[in-house]
Amino acid sequence: MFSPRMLSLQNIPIAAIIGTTFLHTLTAGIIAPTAINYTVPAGSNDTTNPFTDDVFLDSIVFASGTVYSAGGGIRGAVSSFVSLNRNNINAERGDNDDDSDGDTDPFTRVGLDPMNYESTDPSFQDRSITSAFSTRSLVEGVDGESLYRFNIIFNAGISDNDAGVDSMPEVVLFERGNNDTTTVKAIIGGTYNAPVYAPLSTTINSGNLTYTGLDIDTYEIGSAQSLNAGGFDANDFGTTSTIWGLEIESNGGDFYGVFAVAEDPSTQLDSNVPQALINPDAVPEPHTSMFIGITSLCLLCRRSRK
Ligand SMILES: [Ca+2]
Ligand SMILES: [Ca+2]
Ligand SMILES: [Ca+2]
Ligand SMILES: [Ca+2]
Repeated sequence: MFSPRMLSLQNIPIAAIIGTTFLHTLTAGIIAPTAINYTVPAGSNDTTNPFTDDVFLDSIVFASGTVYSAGGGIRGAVSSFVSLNRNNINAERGDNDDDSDGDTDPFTRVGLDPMNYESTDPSFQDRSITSAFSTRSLVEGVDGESLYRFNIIFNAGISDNDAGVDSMPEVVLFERGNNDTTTVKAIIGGTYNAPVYAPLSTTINSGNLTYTGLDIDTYEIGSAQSLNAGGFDANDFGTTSTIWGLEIESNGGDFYGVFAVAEDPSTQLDSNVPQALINPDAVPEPHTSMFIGITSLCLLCRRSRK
């Protein structure tokens, strides 16, 4: 299944592999990262902070010493579904996100017109949001206004590294700006539009997330805002079951990365995502670019670790 895009990414030299380290502050329920490492791909329209083109998460480090690497331990979305107030959420990209760096905007990637970004047609909206969360770009995500709710299903289920409360998260969220309240539930079964949830939800004020050292400027805002992150142990959701995805209900939060993270991908991840959890509206026709995008990122990631 070769494609021009896959080949072109394979041959892209990496312009820069960059790390930021920052102090962590412990907040109940939120596990603070201590560092992230990221790649700015060659050909980017913007190679310095604040970023308006793609930046790819390579690894994220927590105080426990755990390093989650993009080599398989960081997993994005295979499906999404907006279940409340479609007019308050849309997929979003950096001001200068085009294909010059080998990764175009989340709309074009799946054959949609980026200028229709505010469409609330379910197939447009769920597909573009899935696309935004299917890569490790931290400059693609969702822009929220007022109350909305959506879910994402990861491309592999995640289970806890330790059934007791521990400091190694299974879920990491990145949010731009930091003044919103968000409630997160873990999806452990059911269907994409009628999920079965783990018994506990966790509510976060994004002001308690940790600044990553990155600032991003996206299409719908006039200047850059900070990107913040936090991790969650599976115990925050009260479950030892496999977590297939998350439901996120937010009062205006802007998310630029929702990932399942595994310390040990070989034991914690399950690739057999139940078909019933995958929203058919969110999946492009077979052989289109979402799958190519995932493949390309893996290639990029291998290159970046050489
Ligand atoms: Ca780009
Ligand atoms: Ca992009
Ligand atoms: Ca645990
Ligand atoms: Ca854990």
